[in-house]
Amino acid sequence: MFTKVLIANRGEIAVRVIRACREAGLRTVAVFSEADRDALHVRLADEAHAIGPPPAAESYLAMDRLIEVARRSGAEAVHPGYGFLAENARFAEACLAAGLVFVGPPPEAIARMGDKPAARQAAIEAGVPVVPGTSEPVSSDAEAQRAARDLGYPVMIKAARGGGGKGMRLVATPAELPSALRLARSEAASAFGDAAVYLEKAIVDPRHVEIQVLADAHGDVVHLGERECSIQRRHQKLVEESPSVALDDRLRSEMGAAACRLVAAAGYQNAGTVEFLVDGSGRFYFLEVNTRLQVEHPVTELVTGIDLVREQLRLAAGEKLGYAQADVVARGWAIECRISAEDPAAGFVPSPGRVSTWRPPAGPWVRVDAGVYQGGEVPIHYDPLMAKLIVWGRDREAAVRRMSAALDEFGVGGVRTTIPFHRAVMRHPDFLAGRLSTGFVERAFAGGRGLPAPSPDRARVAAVVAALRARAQPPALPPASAVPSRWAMASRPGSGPPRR
Ligand code: MV4
Repeated sequence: MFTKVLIANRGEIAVRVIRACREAGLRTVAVFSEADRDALHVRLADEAHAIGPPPAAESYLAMDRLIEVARRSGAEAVHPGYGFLAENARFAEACLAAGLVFVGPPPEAIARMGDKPAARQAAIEAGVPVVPGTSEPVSSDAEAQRAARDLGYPVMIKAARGGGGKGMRLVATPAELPSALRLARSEAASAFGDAAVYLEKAIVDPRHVEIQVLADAHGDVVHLGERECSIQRRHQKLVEESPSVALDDRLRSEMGAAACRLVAAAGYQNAGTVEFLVDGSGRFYFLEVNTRLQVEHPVTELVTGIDLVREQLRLAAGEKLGYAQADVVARGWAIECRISAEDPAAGFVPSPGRVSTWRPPAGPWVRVDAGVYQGGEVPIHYDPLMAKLIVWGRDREAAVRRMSAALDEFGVGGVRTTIPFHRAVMRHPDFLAGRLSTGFVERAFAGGRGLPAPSPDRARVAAVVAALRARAQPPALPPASAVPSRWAMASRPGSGPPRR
């Protein structure tokens, strides 16, 4: 095992990795941009090095500077966290070339999974169901027209190098196809430097369910069950849970086995996530492989008892997995809410600034993974995620109650947060009934604008109308959903900065 790890990231995930390293007896090296001089990850690491100005391109994405800090500090391994360089095959390659262990999959596996048609091909070869689609990028309008007619409308145009919903277009009729293709191609070219697009049949209002896998360098692969991630807005996940109400034991082991086959066939190592769409009748389709630790990894940790970052470090060091599929037992239910400095009542606009109050909840089976502290800053330059609130309960109902109580207890001042949105989700009838799909936020929260949608209940309608009226005239009143407790008051409108 290596003894010193550079964490090429910031915020809550850098803190999470530092904790795992410390527990494992490893020294930690943090890096920071000028905007993060006083950040929590800088304070918690054994040493910290400046890497450049606030823009990520000149700091957290600057491969040469990161590798130079690793060399200077004597770090032997690099953990990329998520985002930034985590799925950049060239960075993984550069680490290896500099004699560093990259805590993630081999560069070849990152590159292959980043090429969507190649990843689909790998899935087909491993006997994993994929959404019907073209096996290659489409080269002409005529070819696309033929393919779309064969697949049947609606179809989805996707960038070959895309992922996470970028450069994706839904096409309902043949007449829309040519202009949609042009737009998708130009979007793909500017976002990924590659205009190639391919077609898939569109699955209407699916669930997003993903399988966590772990693979060692000795050929052993296990899966750690699923995460239900359907509650998202514009491809940003907001709430995740494990298990998923959509899966029974048979479907779970089928999807788990499919994910393991794909990973084994692709020569994959370390932690990874295989994403699937699940349609209304319980059919599942491979979507893509995320070759990184994911934001929502804690829900899997709470139900399986397996520390995923610890496992990543062990596997990167070449250790054997040391357990088999039958040894992985999921127990109870876990839910995660992403607590971001955003205003859900104003379309989730970022709300950066100084965190004047930070009073996180605590208690049995309540976990807060935070990257901020009271008096600290949420910089405008990066993702506004401040913390993740994760709870465990013996069943879904217990977990939901615990999450609601923990959200009520969470006091944040100085910035607006997604806490009021999460409180509304936790009592939404569709959420409580497990009626989830990728359209949930759009349906339940006024076109995804963050406000609870009016229900037939007259009292609720009245409350929403009152809240909307109040919003039109300063000073802003609490959203209709708020039943402010004393601590929660600290995070309510009035104690924050002016609405933008
Ligand atoms: C789809 C789809 C429906 N049909 N593909 C969005 C993110 C990217 N990973 C793939 N995505 C989708 N691909 C077909 N053939 C619907 C989505 C999708 C979605 C997927 C996961 C989570 C949220 C989503 C929200 C809208 C659309």
